[in-house]
Formats: sequence, C-alpha cells, structure tokens
Amino acid sequence: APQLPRYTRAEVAQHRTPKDRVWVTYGTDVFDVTEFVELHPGGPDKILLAAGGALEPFWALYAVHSQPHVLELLRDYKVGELSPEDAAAPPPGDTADPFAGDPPRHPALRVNSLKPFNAEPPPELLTQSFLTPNELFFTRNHLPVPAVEPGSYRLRVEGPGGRALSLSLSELRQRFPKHEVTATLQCAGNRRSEMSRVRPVKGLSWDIGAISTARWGGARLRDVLLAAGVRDNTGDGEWHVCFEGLDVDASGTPYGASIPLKRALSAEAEVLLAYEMNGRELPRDHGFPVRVVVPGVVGARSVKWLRSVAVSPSESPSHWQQNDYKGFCPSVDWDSVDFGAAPAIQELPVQSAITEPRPGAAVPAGELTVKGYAWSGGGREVVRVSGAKGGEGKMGWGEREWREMGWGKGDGGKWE
Ligand code: HEM
Ligand code: MTE
Ligand code: MO
Repeated sequence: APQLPRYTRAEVAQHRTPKDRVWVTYGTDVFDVTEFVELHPGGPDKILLAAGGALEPFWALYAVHSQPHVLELLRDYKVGELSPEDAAAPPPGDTADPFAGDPPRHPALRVNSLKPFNAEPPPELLTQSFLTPNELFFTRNHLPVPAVEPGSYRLRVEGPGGRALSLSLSELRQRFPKHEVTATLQCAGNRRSEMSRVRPVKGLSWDIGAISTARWGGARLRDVLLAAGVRDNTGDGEWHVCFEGLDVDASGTPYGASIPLKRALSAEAEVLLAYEMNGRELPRDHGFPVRVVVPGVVGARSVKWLRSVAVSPSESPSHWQQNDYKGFCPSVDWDSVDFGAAPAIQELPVQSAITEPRPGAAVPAGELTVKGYAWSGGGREVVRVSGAKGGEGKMGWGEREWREMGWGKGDGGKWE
C-alpha cells in the first residue's frame, strides 16, 4: 500500500469548516469527511462539532456508530495518519496551577470560563436525548475541583442540640435506602447572553444550555436528617439546612448554600444526597463522591463535593447565599445594590428555549421541525407548550418517559 502522509493534531485542527475542509481523527488515522458532512444521518451540524479533532469522545456518546458499516464508510475518507509524537498522550499540566488537578472534559462542551471551569452543551446535543449524558451535562464551578479519596471521605451531619453524625461513603449507601429522582438542574445565569443584549449584566455569558437533566440516585436528605435527630417540628418550619462543599477559595473558605428545612424534610420535594448520576458514580465535575440535588430549585443550592450538612436557625453565611443569587428590580445596579434587602433565590420561574434551528440558520421552505425544552420550576409538571400563533407543541420525551418510569410528575421536559 502507498505511504499516506503524516499530520500533526495542530494540522488536523485547521480543518474545521467545509471551506477549510472537514478533517477528523479516529485512532491514529486522519480522515477528510467534507463530502460526507451533508450526507450524515445525524445531521451536518452534529458532525461539524467534531471537526478538527478526535471522533472517539463523540462516538462514545452515540452508540449508533459502533457498527461495522460506520467504520467501513469512514475508511473511504482516509487521507493520512497522525505523526508518531502526536499519536502519544498529551503532556501533563502545570502543577503550580490550582486548576491543574481538574478532570478532563468532553470537547463538545462550549466553554464560558476555563478556570474555574464553566461550560454548557451545544443546543443541538442538549435535546438529542431526554437525560443529558454525564459528559455533556453543563458544569458550573466557582473554584478548582477538589480531589476526594472515596475511602477516607466522611460526611458530617449536624443535627439540633449538638448531635452529629460522621458518615463514610459506604455508610451513606448502606444505612439509608437508595432513592432515585429524575431532575433538571438550571443555573440562575442560564440565557444571560440574551439578557445582556437588552442591558449588559455581570456574570458568565451563558447561552441556553446552562440547564441539564439526569437521573440521580442517593440517600434522601430527609432520612439522613432524621437519623441525626431532626424531627418534623424542629425549628417550627422556620429553620434552614446549610451545606458546605470540599472546594475552597485561596483563604480556605468553602462553597456553601442553604435551603429551608421545610423543603429538606418534605418527602414530596425529594431532596437527595446523590452519589449516582444516570446510573454511574458522580463525575468529578458534578460533585464526586456526594452532592445535594434539590429538584425545582436554582442550581446554586445543589452543593457538590458535599462536606457538611447542618441544621440551623439561619441561612448559610456563605457569600453565595448572602451576596449572590438574588433578584433585584431593573433600577438597581452594582453601586446601589443591597443584598440584605432581597431573599435568596430558591425556586426559579418557567423557562423554555428553542434548541433547533439556531438563530440565523437557513431553513428549507415548508414544514419545519422545531426542537426545544420546557421547564416549569419548583418541581412542577410541564402542562403545555404553545407556539407563537397559538399552536400547541407536541410533548416529546418528557411526558412519555415519566409515564414509562412510573413517575407522576417531573420538573423538566423536552419537546419537538
Ligand atoms: C448517526 C456516521 C460523526 C451524531 C450516524 C449514522 C452514521 C453516522 C452512518 C447512521 C447509523 C445507523 O443508523 O446505522 C458518522 C460519521 C461521522 C459521524 C462517519 C464522522 C466522520 C458524528 C458526530 C456526532 C454524531 C461527531 C455527534 C456530535 C450522530 C447521531 C446519529 C448519528 C446523533 C443518530 C441520528 C438519529 O437517528 O437521530 N452517524 N457520524 N455523528 N450520528 Fe454520526
Ligand atoms: N457546589 C460546590 N461545592 N461548588 C460550586 O461551585 N456551583 C453551584 C452548584 N453547586 C457549585 C456547587 C451552581 S451555581 C450550580 S448552577 C450547580 O452546582 C451546577 O451543577 P453542575 O456543575 O453539576 O451542573
Ligand atoms: Mo449556578
């Protein structure tokens, strides 16, 4: 066979659009798939997400590709091989960097900030499946990802009157029944880039993807609190449950937040201390080994890398409970804001967005399939999706999946 040319990964990365030609790698082989882009059964937009890089992380998410005919098809487009140096693993990062220990991430994520890591899935992958694959679930980190050794992990639970528990990971799994909940997390900043077009606002410039859905498994917070001596009448329904993470800032202060004790104790609210996400252990970016999941409530309260849980007459003293994640009227700005004057956000209102087609996309004349998501907030069910001309949307997986799973309610849905 004739010797094919060798290319570096940097050379492959220069071919990311049909104009510059579309190259991808698989193993150590290089392919020019420009002519296949329009023929791709999964759509041209999706294949372009991998342009200039490796196919493996994308194909790992969509099992349709693990069939012999897909590899055969790819073989026709081979144009070369990776240079021997680039075929080897990338060099390790800088150890003086506090973020050097962060985990590897999926290349499809749209990165809003690298350190700390904040990223969202591209819209057309968000509605590719009802449950967001763990690798694509949006990530909102305020600090470096802590490295937790699961064998020595302990969760401290402080009940009323000085009572406290210290739970290992296996005690958390064995002492309390495992409960599963399908819940959507949304960051308060979701769609901030659109708000900024009306008036500039401070914060990460999220598009519509700072929202994702997973099936979470773990112990009910209620069960753990009862074991720590909390009773249904503790604090007369006025107290709070404060959470702290293992992620700390330069002064050693951890991320923290709280929710009302009433919600924590409500069997209906289904607040979890989750150790599983879509049937697997939590990924490091999403709180390994244990995180809080508060369905229907702003993502900021679902504390990751959970270190402690404490019942208290007051809300968490954390910066993120007291001086962030609050809503103000449009006349308030950063000079006049008084964070003490507003309550901490818990439930968020209705949210919905179109994921396909994207703004500005050229679409064919005639009937068009539009995809998107709808979320009610507060753990409530999506009742209706209506079009601009009053037409009703056809509910997609949301409703159907909840019924299949025997769930009477869900707090998210996707439709087309
Ligand atoms: C489906 C090939 C890249 C997402 C398919 C199918 C083929 C194919 C042959 C149909 C499989 C079957 O039903 O038997 C390829 C090739 C690629 C590529 C050759 C690269 C050169 C990608 C990438 C993504 C992707 C990067 C995601 C980001 C999908 C999806 C489907 C699909 C979601 C299923 C479509 C549906 O039925 O809804 N692809 N693919 N593909 N592909 Fe790809
Ligand atoms: N927990 C800790 N310990 N540290 C954090 O930075 N970010 C919060 C919350 N829990 C955060 C945290 C915010 S603002 C959101 S929106 C969600 O986690 C995001 O969860 P995810 O990264 O798993 O999507
Ligand atoms: Mo958030």
